[in-house]
Amino acid sequence: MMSSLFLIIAASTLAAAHTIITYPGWRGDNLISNSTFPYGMQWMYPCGGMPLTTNRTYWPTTGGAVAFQPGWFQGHSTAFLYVNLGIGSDGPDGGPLNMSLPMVPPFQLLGPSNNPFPGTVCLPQVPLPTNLTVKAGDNATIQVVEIAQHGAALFSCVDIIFVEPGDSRLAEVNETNCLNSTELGFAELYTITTKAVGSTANATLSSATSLVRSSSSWLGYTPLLLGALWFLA
Ligand SMILES: *[C@@H]1O[C@H](CO)[C@@H](O)[C@H](O)[C@H]1NC(C)=O
Ligand SMILES: *[C@@H]1O[C@H](CO)[C@@H](O)[C@H](O)[C@H]1NC(C)=O
Ligand SMILES: *[C@@H]1O[C@H](CO)[C@@H](O)[C@H](O)[C@H]1NC(C)=O
Ligand SMILES: *[C@@H]1O[C@H](CO)[C@@H](O)[C@H](O)[C@H]1NC(C)=O
Ligand SMILES: *[C@@H]1O[C@H](CO)[C@@H](O)[C@H](O)[C@H]1NC(C)=O
Ligand SMILES: *[C@@H]1O[C@H](CO)[C@@H](O)[C@H](O)[C@H]1NC(C)=O
Ligand SMILES: *[C@@H]1O[C@H](CO)[C@@H](O)[C@H](O)[C@H]1NC(C)=O
Ligand SMILES: CC(=O)N[C@H]1CO[C@H](CO)[C@@H](O)[C@@H]1O
Repeated sequence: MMSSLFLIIAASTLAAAHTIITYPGWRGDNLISNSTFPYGMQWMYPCGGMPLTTNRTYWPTTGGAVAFQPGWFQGHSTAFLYVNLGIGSDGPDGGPLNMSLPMVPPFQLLGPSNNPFPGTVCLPQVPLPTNLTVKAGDNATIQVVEIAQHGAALFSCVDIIFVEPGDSRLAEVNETNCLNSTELGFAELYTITTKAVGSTANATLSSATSLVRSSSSWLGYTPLLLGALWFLA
């Protein structure tokens, strides 16, 4: 099934494609734009416009592999990636009400260019969200979120049913369906605090000029705007 998915994807290479979960599968093809989704389906929270499905994929109760192709749309020479889990059936479509359980720390994707690019990302052992325990037979949904350079988010999901590790119904994970392509790179995201909550540092400024000066270090890459600020000052 997975190899046929790869073929379908390869055949639509130059379509305006987005994120495709190649393992353990996806809810279905949401790479389209039409009058219902004029901006493209995959921008719709929480699952790129795809409602809950019933053809669930088996996935281990101890966590397992998630692989996806992130480069099927322009504007992703860098992107932030998130993998979340949703549980329960309180959502409007009978699926999860939210996808609020992070499974891995978010990370940055480094792509080869800003145009659509091939390549896959393989996370071979995505754990269950912290403090969540599940049992065989439980349902859940895995969500992959890709934040584009301009801050908009692409969503893709797969509905799963948990089974014990080693269950014969689990699709084998191997180098053909789960690999990191050489053309893709990764970076960790760090948070550097520039003003601690509750601190007064930087809160009071002596004059409008100092506001502009402190802005200049953030806006150094926008000389036109900076020029306007100096003019105002
Ligand atoms: C579920 O069915 C849809 C529609 O046939 C298909 O596009 C999708 O790939 C299937 N999902 C899985 C995980 O098999
Ligand atoms: C747009 O595509 C979605 C998904 O296939 C479908 O549910 C919807 O009815 C389509 N809208 C139109 C106007 O064809
Ligand atoms: C899990 O989802 C399937 C349909 O995909 C449904 O038939 C089944 O009742 C659900 N199981 C639980 C425990 O909710
Ligand atoms: C997310 O969904 C779960 C399961 O339905 C629910 O317990 C939780 O309160 C929801 N969280 C938020 C922030 O809505
Ligand atoms: C792919 O790269 C990610 C990010 O560095 C890493 O967590 C993962 O283990 C790699 N996958 C494989 C199969 O090595
Ligand atoms: C997990 O549970 C422990 C113990 O109850 C708690 O201290 C911790 O904050 C929980 N972590 C998360 C991410 O909910
Ligand atoms: C990899 O696993 C898939 C099933 O997930 C299987 O169809 C394929 O033959 C396997 N490939 C290799 C090289 O073992
Ligand atoms: C004017 C001023 O106090 N600037 C400080 C704002 O906070 C950063 C990060 O803590 C400092 O590096 C600046 O000196």
